[in-house]
Amino acid sequence: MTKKEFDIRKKKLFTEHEDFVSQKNTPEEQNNGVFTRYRNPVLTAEHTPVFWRYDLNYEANPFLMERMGINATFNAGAIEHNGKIILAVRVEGTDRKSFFALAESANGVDNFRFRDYPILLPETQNPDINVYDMRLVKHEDGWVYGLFCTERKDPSVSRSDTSSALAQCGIVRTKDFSTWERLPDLSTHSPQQRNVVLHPELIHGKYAFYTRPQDGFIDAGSGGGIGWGLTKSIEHPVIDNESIIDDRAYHTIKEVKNGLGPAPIKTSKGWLQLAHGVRNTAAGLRYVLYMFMTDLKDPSKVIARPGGYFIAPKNEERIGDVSNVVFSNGWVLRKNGEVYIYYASSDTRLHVAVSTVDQLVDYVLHTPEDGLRTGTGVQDRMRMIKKNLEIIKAK
Ligand code: M1P
Repeated sequence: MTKKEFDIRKKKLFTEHEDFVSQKNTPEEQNNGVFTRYRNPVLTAEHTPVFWRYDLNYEANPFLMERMGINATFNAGAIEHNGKIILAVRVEGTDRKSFFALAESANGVDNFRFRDYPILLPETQNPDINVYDMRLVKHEDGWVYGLFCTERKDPSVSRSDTSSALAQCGIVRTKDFSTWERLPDLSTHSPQQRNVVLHPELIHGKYAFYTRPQDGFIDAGSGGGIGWGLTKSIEHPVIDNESIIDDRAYHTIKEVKNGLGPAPIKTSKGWLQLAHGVRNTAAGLRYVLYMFMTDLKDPSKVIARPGGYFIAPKNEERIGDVSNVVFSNGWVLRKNGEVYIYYASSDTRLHVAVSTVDQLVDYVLHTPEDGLRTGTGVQDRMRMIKKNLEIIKAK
């Protein structure tokens, strides 16, 4: 490639990228009254800057090759800061390793731009092999915390086992989204922790964590369920007692495992909680989102459990690196009462769905609970059908 050709192609790469990331996003016309999906994903691998992927130096890269590809952008923490939506995105390189990068948008539904550099996460004495799924939490102590999964090779397995991993909860905090302070990893009695979330308020003067204790990296084993634990210090976070507040259950959308999504949203009725539930199918695991509500004074007490899923993979969301998955670790309550729910599909791309606090509270409080049997579900449905037919016939 001549230098002239190189420069033309380089310019085209930037023009095409700019056209792509500045596309307007619009809400879907049809919705179920609970939330509205937006048509385009808010982030894909193609949204990452050209200069993250291509070496733009002619001498070093005369074919203008993508030197360091990006495989996916998904599972993002979310927060509103200075009027903008900031996402802490799980970006996965073609080398399979994930890292975090901040992407910002003024309206939260399109035009997300990555900051020039990804986050270079400070490490502990035991360096992370992989990090993912950061939950951003504005805590009442004044810090913004980022809780994420840190994964390292399991030291207890044989040398030939190159897959077994140990997952634990890593913690960073910031006040300006530029400098990040690393705190020690959360210590619990569980051999595996993923989907750990910090509650935004102190409980009896202590930091409160939602956990997900597991026996194995993939299998919940005798563990599982969404746990709850308190620690006196965030600088030395140790949870001695973990209790399960939302367990797995036979023949439900969370039969195999579950885990909390983002930090809960406070409402006048209780804490709105968003989580994912996993069940097994002949085609592999299926991840869906579900909601519940916990008590305002005691957030470990579940006070409402709408049955079934809240969001499930739809159309192209069903396909990706890990198909049949939706996962969320970020949502934002806006001043006007709207809630922007950032959810990823099939570990590949990130979407937004919009609802309001009023709609979500109504959904959580008035959707019948899963009776755990076909018979109870049919009875609930028949009650509604009967009332509906009376309304229809009265016309
Ligand atoms: O691949 C689906 C999801 O699997 C994990 O979730 P869980 O810990 O509940 O199994 C996470 O690694 C998540 O990142 C991923 O999207």
